[in-house]
Amino acid sequence: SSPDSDSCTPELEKAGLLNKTKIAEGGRKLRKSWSPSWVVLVGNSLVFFKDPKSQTPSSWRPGNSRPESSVDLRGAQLHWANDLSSKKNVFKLRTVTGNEFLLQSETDSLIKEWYKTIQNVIDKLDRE
Ligand code: I3S
Repeated sequence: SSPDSDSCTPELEKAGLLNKTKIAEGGRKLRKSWSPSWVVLVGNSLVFFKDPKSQTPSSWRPGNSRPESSVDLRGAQLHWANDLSSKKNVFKLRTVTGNEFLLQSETDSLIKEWYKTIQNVIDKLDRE
């Protein structure tokens, strides 16, 4: 258990800058549009913020900034997806609702850490 587990504040697992594009919404394919996104993994959710320049790891909390969107990781699927882009280090996240995102970083170690951390949360939720 963590210091936060008894409070209303979910545990912040990870935060950082990744390139992001949504490629499907409810199973319907979307046109790719890559942009940098401040990504925060907190509790069971991956939260995306639009303006990375105005974000810091401590400013993700509601009230301090406005999330662009948020993804429920319960039942989600994660796959490396270098076949879906000319960019390197791309993985695909698919939600139970059929929303699909590609996330990418030029930094190998960074994207591997994100993949591992998100997969750990998905696995934990699968066991519940
Ligand atoms: O899978 P695609 O269609 O080759 O993806 C590229 C396009 O979405 C392109 O946009 P336009 O077709 O609107 O010009 C993007 O600029 C590229 O980044 C996409 O490819 P990559 O390989 O970067 O995911």
